[in-house]
Amino acid sequence: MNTIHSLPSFLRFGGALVAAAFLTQFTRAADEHAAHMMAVPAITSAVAVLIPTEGNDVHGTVRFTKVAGGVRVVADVTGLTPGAHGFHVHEFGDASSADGTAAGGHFNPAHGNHGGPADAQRHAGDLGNLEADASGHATLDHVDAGLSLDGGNSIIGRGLIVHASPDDLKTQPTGNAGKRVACGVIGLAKAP
Ligand SMILES: [Cu+2]
Ligand SMILES: [Zn+2]
Repeated sequence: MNTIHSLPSFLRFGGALVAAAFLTQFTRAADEHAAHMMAVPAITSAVAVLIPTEGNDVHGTVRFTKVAGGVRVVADVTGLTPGAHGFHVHEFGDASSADGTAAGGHFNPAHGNHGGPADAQRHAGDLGNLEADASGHATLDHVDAGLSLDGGNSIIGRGLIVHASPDDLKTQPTGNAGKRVACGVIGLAKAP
């Protein structure tokens, strides 16, 4: 009875007592596994580095930090045309295509309609617009109640896209924000 592999023969010949012992041991192992899972620290920080898609020169860094009421999004992006640019978390953290399309559609785990960050009906990934100044520089500092860094709707590992055109916050399902000028992947960051 030294190894797990010998258990089936004991179960065959040993009857109910051995089966009960096996089940107790199995339950204990499951409990230990659950305790181990709970010891994993909560995710509180993430970052995406934006790289330009082909033919563009848009660069930036976007940090995500867990705060009361949601996730604080702090963006600093350069190389844009002046004005508004659609800004979204997309489904896939895949920056492998030259035009950014491998990132898929807007991250939408609740299967809702496209909207703006302040709308009740929105995709989780709908971050609205970045506003670039005359030099093409955009900053954003916003607490978003629709994002999470933990659990099944976590944005970790998803894509982050900046678009050529403004998001009108209503056209389905994209906001009519046009081509993708920069793409990044949201990864774990060291907690501040
Ligand atoms: Cu987008
Ligand atoms: Zn959307």
